[in-house]
Amino acid sequence: MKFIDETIITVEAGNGGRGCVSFRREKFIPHGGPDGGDGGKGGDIVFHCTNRKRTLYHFRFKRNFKAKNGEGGQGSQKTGKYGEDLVIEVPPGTVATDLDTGRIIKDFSKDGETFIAAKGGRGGQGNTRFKSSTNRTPRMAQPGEPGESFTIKLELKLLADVGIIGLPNAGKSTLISAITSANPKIGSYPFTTLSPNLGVVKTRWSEPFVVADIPGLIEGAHEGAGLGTRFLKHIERTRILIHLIDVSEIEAHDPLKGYRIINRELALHNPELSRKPQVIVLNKLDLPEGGALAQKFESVMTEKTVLRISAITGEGTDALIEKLVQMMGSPDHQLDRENE
Ligand SMILES: Nc1nc2c(ncn2[C@@H]2O[C@H](COP(=O)(O)OP(=O)(O)OP(=O)(O)O)[C@@H](O)[C@H]2O)c(=O)[nH]1
Ligand SMILES: [Mg+2]
Repeated sequence: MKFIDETIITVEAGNGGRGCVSFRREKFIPHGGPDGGDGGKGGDIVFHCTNRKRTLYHFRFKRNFKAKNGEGGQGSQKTGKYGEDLVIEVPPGTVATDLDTGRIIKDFSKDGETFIAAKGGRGGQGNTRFKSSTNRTPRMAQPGEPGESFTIKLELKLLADVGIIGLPNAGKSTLISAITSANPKIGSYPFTTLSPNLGVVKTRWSEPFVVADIPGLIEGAHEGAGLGTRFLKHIERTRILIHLIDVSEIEAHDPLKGYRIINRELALHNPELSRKPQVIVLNKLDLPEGGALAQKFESVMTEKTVLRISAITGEGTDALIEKLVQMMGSPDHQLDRENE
């Protein structure tokens, strides 16, 4: 299934039904009074957040939504039928924004949440309501009010617990395929990954957790270089980041260069992201020079622990998972301290 993370839809609530102009007409009652009923209310557009949906894929072919109009009132003071509400299902992690104002109208996170996105119009009043001592035979009634309508941007922010960041080719996709059942494309060239991949890590020590693999970042990504930073929104809500580094790219004269580039891009894109706890993971330790290069990095990286893995052979990945589980079990303030 193709990954869709953003879509624009239009929603239109139902119009109210018009009020009715009618007079009682019965045998032997020559001048019956007004008895026109009110129009029915138009249907609402309702968002329903459900775990049954994981993506915005279902919006691919349907983007315009219109709820039913209320029906007109009738004689004998009968109110018109209410227009039926239209329910639109969205997955948890969906943020709905009013495209005209840029205002976030709702941020869905829980299964079962509902929200009225556009209210149906009120039904118009029937002529019964206009009767007065000076006007006993009112011939007017109101039209129904129009339903609200909006153009709405839906964005799905994947709800992952752990995000993998790094330069292109660091082995991010190889890592997610090693520790989860995700099966992303892997390639020996940069920008193999063009959209985020999600995988579930099942462990013996904890509840399963979700890892996100996103496209690689390069210097200038915040200004649009490479694939830019638009995928970073998918890891805004993770608790932990794995900062993955290809040991073969470590430069002897400046071992932290690549590491700094990524952190700088994170900070320029969103300072909050750069404050997230990071686990630094050196990858491709199976390469002949791996150990020596890792040593170079570790000798200058003094403030944080560094893990070594080979995503291809799987070596070190159990220890990485254990570390992630341990960090996720810690309260947030402890994680913050770890990150200092
Ligand atoms: N030797 C070795 N090669 C690895 C390892 N992990 C990944 N690779 C190779 O590195 C290349 C890039 O791997 P990917 O997993 O596609 O890298 P990525 O970080 O997802 O790259 P982008 O999606 O382009 O950002 C591939 O040729 C992998 O086979 C490893 O542990 N050891
Ligand atoms: Mg990749």
